[in-house]
Amino acid sequence: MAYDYSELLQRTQNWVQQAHELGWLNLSLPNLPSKEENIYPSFGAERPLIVAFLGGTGVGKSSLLNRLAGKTIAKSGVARPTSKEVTLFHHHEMTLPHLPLTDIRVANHDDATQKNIVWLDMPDFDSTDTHNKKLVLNWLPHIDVLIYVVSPERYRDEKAWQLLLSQGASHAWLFVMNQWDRGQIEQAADFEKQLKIAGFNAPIIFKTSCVPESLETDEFKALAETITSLATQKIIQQLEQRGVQIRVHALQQQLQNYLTQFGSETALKKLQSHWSANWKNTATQLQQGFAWRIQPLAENFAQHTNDLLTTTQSISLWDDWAQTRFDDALNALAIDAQTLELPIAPLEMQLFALREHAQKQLHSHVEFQTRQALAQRGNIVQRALLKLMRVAEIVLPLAAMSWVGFQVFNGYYESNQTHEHYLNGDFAIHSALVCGLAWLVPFFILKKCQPSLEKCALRGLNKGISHGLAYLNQEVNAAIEQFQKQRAAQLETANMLLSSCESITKIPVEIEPNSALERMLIPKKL
Ligand SMILES: Nc1nc2c(ncn2[C@@H]2O[C@H](COP(=O)(O)OP(=O)(O)O)[C@@H](O)[C@H]2O)c(=O)[nH]1
Ligand SMILES: [Mg+2]
Repeated sequence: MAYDYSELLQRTQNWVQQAHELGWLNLSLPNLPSKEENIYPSFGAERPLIVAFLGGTGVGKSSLLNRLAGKTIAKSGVARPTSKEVTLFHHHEMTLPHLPLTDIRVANHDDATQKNIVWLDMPDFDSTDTHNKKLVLNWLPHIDVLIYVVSPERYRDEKAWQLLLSQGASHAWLFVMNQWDRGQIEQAADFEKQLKIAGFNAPIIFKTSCVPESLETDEFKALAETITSLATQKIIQQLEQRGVQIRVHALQQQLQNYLTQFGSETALKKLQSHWSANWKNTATQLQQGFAWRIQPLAENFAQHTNDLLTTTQSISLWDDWAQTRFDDALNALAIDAQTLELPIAPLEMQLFALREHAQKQLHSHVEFQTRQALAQRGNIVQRALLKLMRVAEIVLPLAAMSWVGFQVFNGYYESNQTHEHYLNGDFAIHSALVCGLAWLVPFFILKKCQPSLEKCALRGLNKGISHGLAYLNQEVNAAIEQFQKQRAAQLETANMLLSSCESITKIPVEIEPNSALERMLIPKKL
């Protein structure tokens, strides 16, 4: 169970890290807890119950542990600063695993009733020393039962109380009002009241006093017995499972918070439709802006058509003005994404290359279309007509000449029969006219219908601009689509993590009603 959590935490951290690096997540949310080294498995199959004394300075935590040990194992006293280490107290037969946590002082005992318990004395949590605080927080995930020790004067010690409020639900708690030799019943009642406000329905509070005259009469024995009764494998497992579930639940909530940074599907659809409207305006503006440059460019192309065969005609349509218009449109897209609460960094990454290559793309379309227009002048009807006229320019005069030849031959033959003159002036004039017209008409049509180079270049330039702009629009749409796909992939992983969390949190932990254990827990709100 605890292993599942560590693995899940690691997977979540990996996902968060890559999503952050790719710009999907910003760091405005609190960081995830760092990877915990789980110490439980190293104790073997049957791990002990881990119990710790926690509380403010000088309340008597070390005195209580020393009393339990029957000897001085933890530094205790009025001299400050107090101990900066954790004292670990265990049965001598227990083989202590390699603990990944530092600053430990170890002592052991031979009390068989405490065989399955590891006792810890925590350094003072309220000291100004951050080392102590860090040490306590590092140990905290590995502790099953926290014994919150207070004194009658200081039972709402600022830092320890804050820890109780923030981590209360993740552990089982017992409370000790030590120095009871100086305590008042009202103080114990008020402490209980505060604990109920903090979330405990029926907190278990022991009143202890470590001064020699009270050793036999206080509730220390009951405290030790309660702990001993909890050291069964069933309870240890229940506590572990519950602790893991609470941490997984926190992870789940954190993941859900992260998911809100990915925006919604509706926002994405809106982004696409806003872009279409935005692009319509930009494309019109760009086309209008290019209009005054097209005419001289077309003339230039027409004049240097032959040069096109050997050199590359440079096109200077996409200037700084055009780049600024295009950048403005992309900036508006990014701002729109931000307004729609979509993460803009990954979108910006997609758009970056487009900004760089817009000029090259447009120019290559314009050049291609212009070259093609010059190579294949006119539209398809014009080209068919010109082809026909070129054939007619040869065929018609030939046909006319053949007809005249035939008439000459035929006339000569007939005049031979009738002895009449077969050639007259009219025939000669008409024949010349027919031959002349048969050549002139197609020649004239060819001349007139041949589109000018300038017009062709102009048509090619216009076509190139609209193709180029359509291509840019297509590229932006492809970038939005890519953004959408990447977003879906991120969400898929996050949802897989969420369902892994759910598979852990949904397992019920049955805790016996009205048992001591139940009284030690803040009812969990999963
Ligand atoms: N009067 C009284 N003094 C106590 C009691 N328990 C501990 N002390 C004293 O309180 C001081 C601090 O105790 P210590 O165990 O070091 O507290 P810790 O800082 O919580 O570990 C020591 O001088 C103890 O002798 C108690 O029950 N009654
Ligand atoms: Mg101490």
